Amino acid sequence: MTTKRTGRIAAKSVSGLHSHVLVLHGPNLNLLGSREPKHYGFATLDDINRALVSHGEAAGARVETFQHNHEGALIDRVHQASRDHVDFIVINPAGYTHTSVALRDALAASAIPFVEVHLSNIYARESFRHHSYFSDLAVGVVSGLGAHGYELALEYALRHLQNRTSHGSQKTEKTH
Ligand code: CA2
Repeated sequence: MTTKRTGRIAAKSVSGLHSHVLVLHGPNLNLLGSREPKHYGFATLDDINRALVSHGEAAGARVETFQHNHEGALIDRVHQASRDHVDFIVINPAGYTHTSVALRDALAASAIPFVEVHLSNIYARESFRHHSYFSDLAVGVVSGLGAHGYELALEYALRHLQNRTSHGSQKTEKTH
């Protein structure tokens, strides 16, 4: 059995399978593009999701997206992500950022690394938005860069997973 280095390294997880990234959107983000462009821009959630999925495809990764307006549904989706061995989560908890111990607990229990994203700069807004129940658990936080923030978070996730791979045994592909 020999091994060979591949030219372009597809984003693979430590399991050797393609990296699996879940993008979670919290309540009201289904309204994006229709109202409050001053805070949230003009892109719709579909625009954002389509761009993330195609970014993932180009990198050889699987990107799934999920939006829900109910806390329990988001929690259930995190539990599902654990069972599915999702490698990384990008999450905009939206209003739950400032209220949800339960969603925080679900992410903590999953032990899946995540980046927290906010379209708006939460620190330039009302003081109740300055506290997040997620930031201390997050690998990092992107806030105030609009839809581009999701792209940056995904880019980080893919590199992070690729680095784990390239420092482990998965960088090489086995040939027989
Ligand atoms: O800036 C962000 O991404 C937020 O997570 C958005 C949340 C807000 O509660 C956070 O403080 C910051 C609100 C999402 C509401 O989205 C809407 C989109 C269009 C129209 C109305 C609401």
